[in-house]
Amino acid sequence: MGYRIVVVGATGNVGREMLNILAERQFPVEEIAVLASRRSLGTEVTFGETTLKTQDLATFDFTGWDMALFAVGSAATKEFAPKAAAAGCVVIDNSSLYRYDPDIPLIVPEVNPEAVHGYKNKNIIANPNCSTAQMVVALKPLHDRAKIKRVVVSTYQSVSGGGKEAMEELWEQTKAVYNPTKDVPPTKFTKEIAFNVIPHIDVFLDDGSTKEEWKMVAETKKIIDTSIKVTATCVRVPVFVGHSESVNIETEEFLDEDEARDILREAPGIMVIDKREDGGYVTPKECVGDFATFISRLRQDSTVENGLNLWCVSDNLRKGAALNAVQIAELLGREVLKKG
Ligand code: 11C
Repeated sequence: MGYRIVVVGATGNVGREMLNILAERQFPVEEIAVLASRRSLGTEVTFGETTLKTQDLATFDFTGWDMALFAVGSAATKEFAPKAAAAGCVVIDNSSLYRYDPDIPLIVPEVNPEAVHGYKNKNIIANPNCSTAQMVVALKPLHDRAKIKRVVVSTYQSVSGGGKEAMEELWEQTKAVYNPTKDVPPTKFTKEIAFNVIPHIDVFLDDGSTKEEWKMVAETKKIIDTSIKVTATCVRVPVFVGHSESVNIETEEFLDEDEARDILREAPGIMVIDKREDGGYVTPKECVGDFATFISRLRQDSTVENGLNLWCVSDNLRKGAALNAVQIAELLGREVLKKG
């Protein structure tokens, strides 16, 4: 016995990873349907050893399906997620549409699994932004021990967070550097991304921050504790997959760096690789395809009373999106639906 699962947006970066991870983790699937917008209809995707043909999201009937993992933009989510939820299918949504709705749980299973029961309100569970997901996995065990007061984070985010076309733009611009006869003007990004960094992700807000930065603030509060103050600077870098973050943490109680390292070594979803020598840390290239969030460069920040610095790296398409969604599906199955 298993679950009848729908993956919505199955041809995109995140949708494909959802299928890979469901297969890799041997999620108990009784039947699976893969949906796409009309533009990608008929495209084939793989699920383990099986090849599946995408069906039309616009006409699909969600009745009788247990869970739908949505990996489409907010506009398509707004149109189709309520239909799936009303048909009795629990939606696990990767877009930002429902994350800040107080009636909809926003879940990182290592951090706030108890929130899963809130699915009942609207039959919808939200998946956080990729840069938030990896950070909160690291913050939670430190917060439990020493109560975090303030976090200053700077991100180094890969282009895959912007989708397949953004990856294509980096690839084409990089090639054009070596073959200058071809001009590849920025379209997905506001400036050239090849051999460059861009301090701008998502739209600007009135206070001068960007929506990506705001998401890290609002989501950390919702997932861990509303009392934690967060200030973020989010930057796009010419890396294909893997988001990196430099995180400065101020706690209420003193937390020694060695104890913090031990706490993180024991924490779910975390892998500490922190040798103070050449190469004794993780870079985004090495985290691709992995489930863990990697912590390196952990050290005391002696400029404040109780401070720590760390480097946090994870596969943004996995922990930041598809893996977290599948973990939510596992949690919902284990705690609520109990069919696996
Ligand atoms: C990026 N974090 O790297 C974004 C992608 O709110 O789910 C995911 C946006 C979101 O561009």
